[in-house]
Amino acid sequence: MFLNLGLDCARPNRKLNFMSKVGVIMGSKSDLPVMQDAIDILKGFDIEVEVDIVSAHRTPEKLFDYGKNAHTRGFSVIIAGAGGAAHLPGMIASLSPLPVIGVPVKSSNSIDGWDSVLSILQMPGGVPVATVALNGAKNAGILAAQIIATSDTCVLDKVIAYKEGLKIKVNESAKDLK
Ligand code: C2R
Repeated sequence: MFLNLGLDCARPNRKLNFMSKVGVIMGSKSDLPVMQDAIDILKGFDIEVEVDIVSAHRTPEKLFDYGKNAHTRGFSVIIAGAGGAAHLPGMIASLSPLPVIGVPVKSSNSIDGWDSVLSILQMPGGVPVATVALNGAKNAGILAAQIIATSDTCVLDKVIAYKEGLKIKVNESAKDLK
C-alpha cells in the first residue's frame, strides 16, 4: 500500500504533534466490517488509533462524555460511523472542538443508505461533519491522516508516498491494457 521511500520518522528535524491519536467510533459493533477500513489505513500511516462503540441513542451518557473530553484525551481527529438514523457523528461534532469525519454506513436497519448519508451530511450551520461516501471509511482514514499531516512532517511524507503509490498503480494497470 505504501511506497518504501526510506522515510525515517525518527529523524531529528521531524516536526510532529504528539497529540495525533485518532478516535474511531461507531454506533454498533455491526458497523465494524465497514469501519475496519479506516482503522487499517490509519495503522498503515503509523497513526495511533483508539476504537470504541458509542451510540447517541443507546449510550447517550457515554456519547456526552466522549464528545466533551476527547480533546483532553490525546485525540486530534474523530472518525464516527453510523447507519440508519445516524445521529452519532453530528452529536459528537456538537460536543467536541475536534474535527469530526462522518462515515455513513449502509446498515441492516438502513432503507437504502440514503438515510445514513443525509443524517450525517445535512448538518446545520456552525456544526460541520466532514462526510465521506457511503461505507467510505477508507477515505475517512486518509482524510484524518491528512489533517494530522498538517502538523506532523512524517505523516505528511507518508501521505505524499501514498499518493505517489496510487499514481504508479494506475499507470501500471494502464500499461497492462496495451
Ligand atoms: P445494530 O446492528 O446494533 O442493530 O445497529 C448503528 O451505527 C448501526 O449501523 C444498527 C445500526 O444502528 C446504528 N446506530 C446509530 C446510532 N447508534 C446506533 N445510528 C446513533 O447514535 O446514531
